Amino acid sequence: MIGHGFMGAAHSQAWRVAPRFFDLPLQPEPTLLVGRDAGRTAAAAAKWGWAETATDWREAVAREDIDVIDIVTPGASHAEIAIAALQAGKHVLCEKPLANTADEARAMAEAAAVARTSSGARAMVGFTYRRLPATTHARNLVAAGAVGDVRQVRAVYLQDWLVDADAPLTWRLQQEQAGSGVLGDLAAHAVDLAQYITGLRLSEVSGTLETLVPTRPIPADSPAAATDDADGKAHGGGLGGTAGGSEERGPVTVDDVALFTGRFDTGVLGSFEASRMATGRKNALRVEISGTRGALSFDLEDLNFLDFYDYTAPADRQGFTRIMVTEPAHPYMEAWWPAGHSLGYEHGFVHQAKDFVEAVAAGTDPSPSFADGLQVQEVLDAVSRSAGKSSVWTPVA
Ligand code: SOE
Repeated sequence: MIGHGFMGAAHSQAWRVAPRFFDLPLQPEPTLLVGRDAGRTAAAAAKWGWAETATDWREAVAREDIDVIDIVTPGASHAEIAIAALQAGKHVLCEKPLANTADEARAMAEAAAVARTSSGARAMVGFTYRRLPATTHARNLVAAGAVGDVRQVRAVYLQDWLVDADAPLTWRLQQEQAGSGVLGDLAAHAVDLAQYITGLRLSEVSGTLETLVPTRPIPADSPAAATDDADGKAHGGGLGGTAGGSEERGPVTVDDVALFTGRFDTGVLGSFEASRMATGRKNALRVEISGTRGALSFDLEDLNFLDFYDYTAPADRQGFTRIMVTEPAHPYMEAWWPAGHSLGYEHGFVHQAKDFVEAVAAGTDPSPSFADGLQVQEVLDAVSRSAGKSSVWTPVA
């Protein structure tokens, strides 16, 4: 695994837990953890159970005994590492967004297509929220016709760790590291999940991006504090925190808020909003689908539930019903606890590890593929291009 910040903790836990609850055809062995700082990497390896450490990702790519490269670094290094790993015949799991630009994502998707036929290596991008029982169930219900034809989609992803104007200037706020701000960090999830649940694809967008706090304090022990892996702790995750008393400020070069409308390939419209300044919303990824026969609504802050409205029910019985998605009949649930015993944030990562290992063992394409990651990146790039055009703003009077 390359990287050991917040996502590194989530992935490490998943590699450990997946084979305990699911009967996997191959056993993941957490072999080598790579990070730039030897001391911090060793501490993270000890904590999360990795056998060895290295400070250069090329070592992992070169090793014969390593079959899978798991990339959990900031977006700036995804393309270089993933392409090298695929060319070396390694299977690759890469955190979202797939890359910082559509061009990089295209090169990664091309490398994945070549590797698939030349060495049989498989590649997957980590949109973990697809792998929650409620979101998978939502997709299954839409595919089974439970909401009829999709007429409208609403998707938001809201957090509030940037409300404080003195929250530090970490890598997620720097364009050269993260590519974009809330667009790639959170809107990417909203786009992927909306498309996944509906089975539709966005074909055009019109959007606006805004940076509300143009400068932020540079962390005192920069650059270490500017990364997620400063303390090897999952808690905090490099989101918010303090700048360690630093007075010096630097420019925020990414967006804080992203708003856009999108038209899907069937012509229906969707509205999208992503913010890390949505005061009071901690991790609210919400998707609502309105259809001709019914509606579905999911909220990550209440992830064991899926709200379903049956428009075909007798009028006196209509109303949103809360489905508690914790029965053995629900996706992934048979492997877990007795009926009604709920899951949490980490389980999406466990299901991702399981699905990835199963696809690799079966020689099938994991989903979402790098091609899927590229398509999301193209949507995000289109939003950025659209936001750069002042013509979308029309004076009211
Ligand atoms: C930070 O906003 C973040 O960690 C995202 O980067 C993740 O993709 C999301 O799962 C939780 O929030």
